[in-house]
Amino acid sequence: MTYSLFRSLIVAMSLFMPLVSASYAVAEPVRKDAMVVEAPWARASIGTSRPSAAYLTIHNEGTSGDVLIGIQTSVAGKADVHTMTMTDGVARMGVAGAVEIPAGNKVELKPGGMHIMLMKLAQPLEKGKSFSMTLRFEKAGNITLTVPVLGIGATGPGE
Ligand SMILES: [Cu+2]
Repeated sequence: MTYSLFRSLIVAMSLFMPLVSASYAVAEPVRKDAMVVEAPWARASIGTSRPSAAYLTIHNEGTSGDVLIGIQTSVAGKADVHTMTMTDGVARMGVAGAVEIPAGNKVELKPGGMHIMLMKLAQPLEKGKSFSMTLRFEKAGNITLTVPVLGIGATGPGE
């Protein structure tokens, strides 16, 4: 079985089973054209009444900029990129809207900074499971990832 066929199978499986068991700690990077999405992960949720968050790094290895214009996943009714700013010692989140990914740059979404807010959860995100998420870029188009769910206290992709 070729590697790409294996990946297609994983993607196909995750479409039918939104939460499959993940046996790895750090997800493989997913590449499309010059865009590489690295180390996606999400936090386990407390049921479905509170939102959860997903994190990843987007690396634009190309010579022209691109823009992340949307995110879709079957586990959340709404998924938006949020910014995090500190005002007088209070952390505030805001909707980032479209996110520029400049040529040759990496944009890192991580705890305490920019993140993907997963709202209106369709099911609880359980540690050890994973789900499928699609990032939509203006130029690179859709990139679909398998996002492992880590513990509620995780701070990085390897935990
Ligand atoms: Cu947020």
